[in-house]
Amino acid sequence: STIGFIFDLDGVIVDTAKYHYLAWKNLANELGFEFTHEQNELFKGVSRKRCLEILLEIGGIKATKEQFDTWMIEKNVDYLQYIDKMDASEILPDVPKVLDFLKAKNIPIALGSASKNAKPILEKVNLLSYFDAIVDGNNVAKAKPDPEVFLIAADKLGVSPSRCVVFEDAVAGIQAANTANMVSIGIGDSNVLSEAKYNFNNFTEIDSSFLNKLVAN
Ligand code: B16
Ligand code: MG
Repeated sequence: STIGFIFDLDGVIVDTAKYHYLAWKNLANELGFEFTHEQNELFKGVSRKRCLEILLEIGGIKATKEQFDTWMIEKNVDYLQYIDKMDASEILPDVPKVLDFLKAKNIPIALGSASKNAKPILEKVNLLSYFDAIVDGNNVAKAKPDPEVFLIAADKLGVSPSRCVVFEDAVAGIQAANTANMVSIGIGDSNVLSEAKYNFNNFTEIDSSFLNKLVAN
């Protein structure tokens, strides 16, 4: 195929950020400090390991390697309890509309996420079958803004990077897409995602004429 689409997961397909927040907050509270919604913004698109490092900096806690690993597992076990209750009602508005548009045109679709839980989440919300390739936290060594995750996705789709379109909600993700020489589309606040080539608050603002233009290019 000549063109391919890559979707980030958290903040683009589903709002799992609220569950990440609850799990990190539970851990912070257990360790004796608060973790706010504002602080949670720093965690978007960031790997689990880096999130825990930032959390411990916020709490002023020095952890042994053993404690660090234990808390990583503890947070994820807690997070998975929220994930387990997810269903298709949690898919963000009009995401299926865009996926269906692409499928109808036989355009390959990949996931490019930092999450190690991407596959079970896509299964839970019943979207896994749309994806021709899944590249997630289990497949990459370098986190966004490094372009690795999107370059592997392009490779798996058999599409050249400059022919890939990326939907992202995180600044680091937009930077990763731009560095990969892909067409970056910011989903969220255009002031925050100002480096994106195009910006939309959500998929309800993306119509078929815009998609047709992207695909025709
Ligand atoms: P996990 P994305 C990211 O997802 C989240 O935005 C970020 O908050 C999270 O820490 C990261 O996944 C790792 O997730 O703990 O499930 O491996 O936006 O890259 O889809
Ligand atoms: Mg995201």
